[in-house]
Amino acid sequence: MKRSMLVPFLVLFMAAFSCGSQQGTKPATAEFDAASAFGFVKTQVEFGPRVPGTPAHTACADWYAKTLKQWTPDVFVQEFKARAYDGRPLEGKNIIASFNSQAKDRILLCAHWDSRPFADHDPDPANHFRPVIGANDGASGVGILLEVARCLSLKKPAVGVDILLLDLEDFGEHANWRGSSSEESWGLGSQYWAKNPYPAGYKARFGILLDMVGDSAATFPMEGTSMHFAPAVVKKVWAVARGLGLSKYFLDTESDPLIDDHLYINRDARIPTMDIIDYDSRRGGFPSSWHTTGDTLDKIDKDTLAAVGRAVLAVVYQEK
Ligand code: AHN
Ligand code: ZN
Repeated sequence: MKRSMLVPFLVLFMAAFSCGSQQGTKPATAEFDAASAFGFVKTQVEFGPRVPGTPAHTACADWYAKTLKQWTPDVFVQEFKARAYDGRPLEGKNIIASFNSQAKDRILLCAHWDSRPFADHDPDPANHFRPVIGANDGASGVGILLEVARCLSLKKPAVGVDILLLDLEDFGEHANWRGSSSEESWGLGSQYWAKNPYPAGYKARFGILLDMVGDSAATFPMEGTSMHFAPAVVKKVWAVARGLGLSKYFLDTESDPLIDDHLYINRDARIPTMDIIDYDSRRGGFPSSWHTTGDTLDKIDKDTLAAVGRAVLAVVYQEK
């Protein structure tokens, strides 16, 4: 073959194999790809526990910003200081990625990314001051939102979308703590953002928070704080999930109100925000790996990630 003929073949060959999605050979599509989401969970876990003040925490924050910048130029890292329940000073980073940033009508999607510094619900007391890896508690919600971000970059939504990765959610008081305490020790990143929203003066039609959305046995009852502040948002998400045949995950029962990041976003930023969270009072609460050293990647199920991711994406594209 003449060299002049080989060149177009080479170009074709390189095009076919260079710009696929995670799998390399498959072309990128705007469909939620559960294997891709799982890969994003795995990458986070591989940094080590994303405990505030550690190198893993810093490195993972940098990775989120770099990853999101592939899909939108509008990425902002909001750095802030906070104080833990025991008085120790903390430094946090909320990461905000905006899509269709000109649109006035917007939707907020959030998840916390930090790991809990202590596995204070571990069956073995020797682990009560060791960190939680947070494959489910933290990384699962972010993994889904990163995959949502990839989809949004390929298919522009009619409304604006802001992905908010919240820090310092899980530095809430240790179960053994006997000092004075308050429920305000949870969600320090969302408390900061809700009082200092970025972009300034931020408004959204509604928000959806993802928390512990990866366990193989996950189920999501309608959470009580969400039903108090944002019942119409819960109903909207549940209707979409039902339409997608996902009612085995999205249960038509109501469960206890929880203190989670959405509480502060509702209360202080006044954005009606609901929480998709694997907590069922009838089953004994959170999954058994919650706040234990067993919150590891092997508990994460691609089908659960797909169920939540597909529901969230469908809600976003349905908004006009
Ligand atoms: C409390 O345990 C008070 N709230 C649960 C918030 C949370 C912790 N979400 C994940 N980890
Ligand atoms: Zn937690």
